[in-house]
Amino acid sequence: MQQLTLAQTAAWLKDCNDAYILIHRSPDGDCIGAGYALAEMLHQMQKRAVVLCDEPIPERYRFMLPESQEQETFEPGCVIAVDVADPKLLGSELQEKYGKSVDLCIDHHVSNVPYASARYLDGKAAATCEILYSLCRILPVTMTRSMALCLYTGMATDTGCFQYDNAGPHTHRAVADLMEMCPDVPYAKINRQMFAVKSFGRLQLEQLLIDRLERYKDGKCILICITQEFLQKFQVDEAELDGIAGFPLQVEGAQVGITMKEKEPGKFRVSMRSADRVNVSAICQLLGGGGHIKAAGCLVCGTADEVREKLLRAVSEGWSIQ
Ligand SMILES: [Mn+2]
Repeated sequence: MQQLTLAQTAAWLKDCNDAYILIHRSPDGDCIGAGYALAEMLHQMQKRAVVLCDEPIPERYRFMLPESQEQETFEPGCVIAVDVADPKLLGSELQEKYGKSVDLCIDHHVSNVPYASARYLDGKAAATCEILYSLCRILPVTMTRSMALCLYTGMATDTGCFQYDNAGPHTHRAVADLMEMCPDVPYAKINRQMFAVKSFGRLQLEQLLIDRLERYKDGKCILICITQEFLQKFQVDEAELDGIAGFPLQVEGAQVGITMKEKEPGKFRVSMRSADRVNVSAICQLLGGGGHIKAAGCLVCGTADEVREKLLRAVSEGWSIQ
């Protein structure tokens, strides 16, 4: 695998043709934004490009898609993955078709597995969209309203509306620049839609979760458990749970927030968030998962009670691992 610099990545993109751009399953604002902004950049350079995802783009992110949704059909001349840390995250179909033939990977996850022939990895970038912004500045392309909308949404969503400490000076400068270049993007409206507005069902679910907040370790660890039964009761689908992992950390004094989400009977997807110094990646690794120091996850099997017990044991064991 070849490690590229930003300038080499720009040169690579100038040279490429007929690009298939792959984004990860459970698509989020960052991979969608990076994928479509890159496609538009390639289009501006007179190249064909399509964005492929294993799953449909959720309703809440559809405003990011180009107006004309006609997909060109052509055989790929190259395959580019954006914001995809591991080929497993492509989803089974895309992984099977292209997992072993990705030519270029552009990503910001420090956990990025070297699966592509060439890679541009910037672990300090808050979002892949931040990298795409930098590429945009050195490629012969013009920033358009739709690109700015995509790049802004990706940076806003990956930083929790610029709350997390990954939002550094470069992120803020990139955003300031987008706002100057494209003042007609509804930036404030995007923030409201992404971070303030929730479906009625989601709010009812949150009410129930508040009633059932579980406090451990003298209130330093807060756990919530979302069962399929609750989701059905309030008719909340998976996509509406966006950002729910941050919910337990709203409690004052909480150091670690744990969200258990029932995938199917006997199987829970667990998200852990750390407010400050506890390394939740280390805790999740004890259970076969991983991630970032302040945001990690794992998959745990068992009944809700069994899973809760395993989690609390791992929390006790891993609490002081740095
Ligand atoms: Mn990302």
